[in-house]
Amino acid sequence: MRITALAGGVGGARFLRGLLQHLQTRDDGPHTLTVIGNTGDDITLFGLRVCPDLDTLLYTLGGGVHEGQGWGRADESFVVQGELAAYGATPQWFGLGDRDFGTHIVRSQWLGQGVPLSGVVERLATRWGLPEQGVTLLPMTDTPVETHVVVEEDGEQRAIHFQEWWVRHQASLPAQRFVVAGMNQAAAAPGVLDAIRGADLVILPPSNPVVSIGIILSVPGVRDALRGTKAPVVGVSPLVGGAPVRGHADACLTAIGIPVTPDGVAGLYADFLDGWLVDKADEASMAGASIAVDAVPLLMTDIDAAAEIAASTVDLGLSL
Ligand code: GDP
Ligand code: FO1
Ligand code: CA
Repeated sequence: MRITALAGGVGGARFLRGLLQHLQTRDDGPHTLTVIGNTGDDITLFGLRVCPDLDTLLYTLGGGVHEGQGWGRADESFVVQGELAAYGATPQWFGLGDRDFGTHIVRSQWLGQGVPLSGVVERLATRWGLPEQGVTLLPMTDTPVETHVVVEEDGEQRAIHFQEWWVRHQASLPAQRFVVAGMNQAAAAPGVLDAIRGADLVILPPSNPVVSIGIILSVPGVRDALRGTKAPVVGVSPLVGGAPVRGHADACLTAIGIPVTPDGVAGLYADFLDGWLVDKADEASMAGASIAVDAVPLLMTDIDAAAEIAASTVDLGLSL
């Protein structure tokens, strides 16, 4: 089975790690997984290109992630950050560890040599053993894009980088809207649209519906490919008990005028979604839905729990 998934960082990566474990137990293989990763979170810091969601996918699927945090490297140290701070270099609100710096340095070197981001990601993925697992990781686009957040302070509107809003301000500044700098000139990266059109099953993991999945959907051609694919498209709610499990998806949904409910999130995908997995606690809120709905426990407390959720997702998709 050829599975294609759209993914942000931690929610997407944890789900997909569970999916890979689940696929090993199925007897209808072989399976391949193509992951289309969000690059709207990307930022240039200290002259280095940092791609948080792609790196979270690489580290999680490759076995090198900081499990507690869900992003960044396990067994990390912060010598370089200390040196930068001693020089007064900014920003200091974004923590970069030494091991992680290695990724940003080599990525920036390759980009500087003219390798497209998709080529860079392919090289990074090889180091993290993704091909051996049947996984192809694609950035949504090779064009540098960056999500910005329009915030209002003292009656004045200004746009700040998504990371500044999310990490520095912890999403506490009310967001007016999200704009993706560079998206006007962007095209889907090689393989992205074909992976959606040619899939047997398309999955939306429980990633942030606005600043992860929503940004991927805004890449030219992606939404049309999802509408047009013959594959069933199934999604997993990132809300449990009507609230995000982690992060600030509630602030993101509120900013774009969408109710913070699994039904509200599914509505963002209404033009292409065939099946929707919600938590048991949210079952009642989906009564009367016009798409196939299944309700199971959706907390990814460990890899086995994520694999169970992935199993339910695949089963729902294949039942359609
Ligand atoms: P990010 O880029 O690191 O923010 O990660 P994603 O966009 O991939 O996923 C973020 C979303 O994952 C958040 O909105 C969370 O609510 C959701 N999430 C995290 N852990 C879980 C979980 O255990 N279960 C479910 N259903 N959603 C989760
Ligand atoms: N998130 C934080 O809350 N604080 C940080 O200092 C931080 C550093 C960081 C470094 C590399 C990386 O790949 C991710 C990092 N994140 C950090 C997580 C991340 O930027 C955000 O959670 C996501 O971009 C939101 O989706
Ligand atoms: Ca993200």
